[in-house]
Amino acid sequence: MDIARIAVHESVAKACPLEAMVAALQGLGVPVEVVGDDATFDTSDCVVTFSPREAFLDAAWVHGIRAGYDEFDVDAYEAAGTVLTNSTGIHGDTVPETAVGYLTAFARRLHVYRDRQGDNDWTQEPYDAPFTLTGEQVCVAGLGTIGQGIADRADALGMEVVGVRRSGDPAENVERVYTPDELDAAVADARFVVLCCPLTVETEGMVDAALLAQMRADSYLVNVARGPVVVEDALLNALDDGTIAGAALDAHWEEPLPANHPLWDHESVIVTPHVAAFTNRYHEDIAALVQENIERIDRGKSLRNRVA
Ligand code: NDP
Ligand code: 7N6
Repeated sequence: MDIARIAVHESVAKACPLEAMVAALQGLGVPVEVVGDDATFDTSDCVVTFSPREAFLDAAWVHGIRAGYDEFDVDAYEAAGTVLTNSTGIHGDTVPETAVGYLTAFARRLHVYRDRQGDNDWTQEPYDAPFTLTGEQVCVAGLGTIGQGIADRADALGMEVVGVRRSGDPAENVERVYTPDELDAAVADARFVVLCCPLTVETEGMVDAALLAQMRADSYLVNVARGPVVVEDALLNALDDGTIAGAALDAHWEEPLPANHPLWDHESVIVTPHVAAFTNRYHEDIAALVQENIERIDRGKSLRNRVA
């Protein structure tokens, strides 16, 4: 592969300013330019993009700036012989810090007081509402970059950590690792269930009414994965009928979450607009991945994070 141009697709602006991404990619010895939906590509192009476009299949290599590549047609990339890489590996601080923020908010009732602040409302929560994270159990579903980052932080806070992944291999700071067929048991004792697995045919609808019924009535669901990992109606029902105590949702079934969606007004729900990974140095993290792979191409090595 001989890369003669890095084409930064305008969809990158969903995660960081285009100028910042272009500046970060300059200096790799390859010309960089911003391209729109009307651009065409050839086998000397590397495309850096947030969203997929059919025209990218004509390029040599497409780098997705997200960890999740569920929107990309991997089979079409294989068939076209176009290399596809993703951005897993760079979210080990951002998303886990956000996840710990949700857990802390629920335990210490911060979301409730922030809501009341707008009304100059001094009302204190009932005596039995606040609790400490220390001593509580969290189930981390997906023990990759993000899951490990959550496990490390939860362990440091004195939480008991259990986790789920297909391999069932042990993970640092995780006391018990379950496989997906043991999901019922994995969530049963957890005060928090955090979803940080990819959206795949296996995980779509993984959190359904039956699984929610296995969760504790005082438990909270956190979704930093993808909306469709959770069955929307099942979650709404579980929140309304007290099957679970609340949820923090960064990933949604439709994005933006429609203005009239009931979750916006749900008092036991924290909605964030798919920003768990946002950081003012996202462009640098992506550029480092692209740089590493350009160097690997130069040395004839296989690419990091190659998914097709
Ligand atoms: P990784 O690839 O590092 O980790 C994914 C983990 O999920 C692996 O441990 C994998 O282990 C596990 N996994 C795969 N299938 C299942 C399954 N059926 N049940 C349970 N675990 C499973 O990815 P990241 O940690 O970087 O990202 C994970 C996902 O989080 C992304 O795919 C993306 O959808 C989402 N994400 C969301 C962000 C946000 O802004 N909210 C930001 C970044 C990512 P094994 O192979 O052993 O099953
Ligand atoms: C944008 C990150 C991912 O999969 O959903 C996230 O990486 C988006 C900052």
